Amino acid sequence: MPPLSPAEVEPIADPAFRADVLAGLTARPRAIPARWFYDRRGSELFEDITRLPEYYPTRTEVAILERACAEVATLTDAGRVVVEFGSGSSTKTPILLGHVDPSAYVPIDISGAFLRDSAAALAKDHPGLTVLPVEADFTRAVALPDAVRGKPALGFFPGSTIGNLVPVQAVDLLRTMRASLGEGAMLLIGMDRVKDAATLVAAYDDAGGVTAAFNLNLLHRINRELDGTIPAESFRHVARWNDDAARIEMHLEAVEDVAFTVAGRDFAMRAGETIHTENSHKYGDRDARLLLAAGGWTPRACWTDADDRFAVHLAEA
Ligand code: AVI
Repeated sequence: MPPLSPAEVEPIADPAFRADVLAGLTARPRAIPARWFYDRRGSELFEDITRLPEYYPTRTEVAILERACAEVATLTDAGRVVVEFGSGSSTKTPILLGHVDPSAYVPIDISGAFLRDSAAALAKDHPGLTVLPVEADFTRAVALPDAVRGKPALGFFPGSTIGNLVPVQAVDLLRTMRASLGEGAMLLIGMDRVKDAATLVAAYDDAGGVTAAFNLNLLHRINRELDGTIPAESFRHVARWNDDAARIEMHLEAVEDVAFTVAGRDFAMRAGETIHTENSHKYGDRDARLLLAAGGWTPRACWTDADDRFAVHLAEA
């Protein structure tokens, strides 16, 4: 095993993390962007979430893709460059690649190490496929590698990650993806659907407490990386359905009055006050088509499961 780099011994705080946490704890209502969930432990806990009995989105989307990808292939011409946004350790990619006969696969992810590992594993399983990983933040326009620039692309954005953005940000992201993918692009995107509140809340507040641990891990990360003294045991995980905004909200609620410091700054919260940590918007069929249209995409086809829990949309630029 190679010697540990200083960053692995003691994580160096990301200045953007520090800025978001300090601003988020100062703001009213308090809110910290959900992207900071995903340190190593948070990513592991998220993988665990995707296998929970209550968390239906992952297995439902996989089943839809298994059924739909043959038809996706007939609606998109062969030889497109498949560009996956936020590829992570996706188990869904091989389902698509197995059907659409791409000329190349371009996974884009902000985490270089994760990206290289999963790209290498995928290339091994698909001999002959050109895999061109790009380490980048896909919320900004990404220049595709020279070898594929100008070729028609099929964007792939599974997982309902679009739901973690408020609608105005979701529209911006759809427009940015359109710009990154270029002329004649198509997009295959997963979106979770509106359904009864009990099913939704259970998916984000599982009986085994995995989602609670995922949410509370943010406090441990703050303590570790930003020299914080937040008493995590004085907080509880809350998942609630906000019907007006059609979203699940996750919060960390103080169960008693607390005072703590983060990066040398003092904070206090009264019992019952919360830090808003995540939104997960759900889209009905019309909402989804309207969102796509606002983002510059023309909806072409849509596949759902028998219970209408989740949808995969195909759209054209
Ligand atoms: C990554 N994202 C689509 C998940 C979701 O369902 O909104 C994140 C998540 N948060 C709690 N459980 C899952």
